[in-house]
Amino acid sequence: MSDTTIRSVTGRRVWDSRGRPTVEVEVALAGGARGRAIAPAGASRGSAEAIDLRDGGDAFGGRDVAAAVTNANGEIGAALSGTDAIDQTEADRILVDLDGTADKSRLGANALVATSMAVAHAAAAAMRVPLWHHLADTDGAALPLPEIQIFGGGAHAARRVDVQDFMVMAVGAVEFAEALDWTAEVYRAAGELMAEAGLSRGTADEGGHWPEFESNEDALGMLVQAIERAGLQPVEQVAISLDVAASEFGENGRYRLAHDGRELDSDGMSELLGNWIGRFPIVSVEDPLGEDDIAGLARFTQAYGERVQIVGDDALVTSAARVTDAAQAGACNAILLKPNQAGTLSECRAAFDAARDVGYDSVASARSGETEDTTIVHLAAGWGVPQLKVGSIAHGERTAKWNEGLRIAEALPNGGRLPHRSSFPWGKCG
Ligand code: 2PG
Ligand code: MG
Repeated sequence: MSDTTIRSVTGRRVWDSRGRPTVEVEVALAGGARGRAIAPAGASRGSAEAIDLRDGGDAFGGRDVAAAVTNANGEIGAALSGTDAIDQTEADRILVDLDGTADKSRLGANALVATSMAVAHAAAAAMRVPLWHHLADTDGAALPLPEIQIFGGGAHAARRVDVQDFMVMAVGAVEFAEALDWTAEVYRAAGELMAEAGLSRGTADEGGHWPEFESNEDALGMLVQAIERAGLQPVEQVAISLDVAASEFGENGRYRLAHDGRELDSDGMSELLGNWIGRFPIVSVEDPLGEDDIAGLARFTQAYGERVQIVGDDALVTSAARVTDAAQAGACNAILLKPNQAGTLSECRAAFDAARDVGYDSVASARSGETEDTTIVHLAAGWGVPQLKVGSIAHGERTAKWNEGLRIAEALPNGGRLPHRSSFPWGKCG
């Protein structure tokens, strides 16, 4: 038995940013090192995501996680005990085999992903290196370009507007810290504009301003104004990125934009977004069409993929197989990477590798239900995932991650230097 052999796995119930129960797992190694991680939770989920085990019943709206915690303490601990924590691939293989279902529903993706991440933390602790360093397999470690929410929407703001995330990307920033500086100024300017218009209503689930708008387009207009008021140049310095999360309001190729009071077919929805791309400084669009509308996604990618990044979240669910299929269909040109959609770090890594193989860009992403856990930032920095989305630049569960990025920047060989603009889809087309 070496110092890095897993000795015990402890599950416990903790709380997420929506006041809901979630699973924390702590892994202890023979040499005394420990690591822990907490499962996040989505609100707008792809239907093919790995499934969190929730207890049902009356308590906490059926969202309690007692069974998942029991699984971590029992079966999962027993199966992992004696495994070398340095061998993440083997630990994750044991987890996947033990669960035995395609969707992780037996033991719960919440129990599995927290365990998988805790194993990595424990290994890093044993080697006395930061997690990003442990996860870095080459010298490609670097901080990602932040994608930061300014207005919430969709399922994260009681569907006050249809579009889920109105975000900015500081595409002209050279360093991670500079991107945060610029975004904080845009966030502040947006808050001022909302206050002046008498529209301040607090914040949505991920810390973005509450979207008290007459239409989706009004939000876009206000976002451009906020960039300008912050003294920044739209496109050149700060651009807009949207998560339409169209699966939330679209099915079978019909899209019901409740807020704008219209129903569109797949081509109509594409046209509407194309119109926005033409009129607003948008560089990235996530889930422009529903997860069941792969043909529509392919047509959208054909029409706009040269100009903007088209990110598959609900459609690709952090799955290597799905990204390969999507590439064959010509749908999307980037993938969102959410470890809990896959269930283990190794499966998330496989999706990242598959994306690179087919020439897709990648965005590491937190969930709308989050905690102080910062694994996602270490993963992005260690693996060299070029973009990172963790919500707004407000609320502790979000700032925990941006602030961790600032600390990582100090230790990285390249400081906090961001990937060069020319490496992104919007930079490639000038
Ligand atoms: C998304 C995420 C984060 P959720 O759709 O990309 O914004 O939301 O965690 O609710 O799926
Ligand atoms: Mg999304």
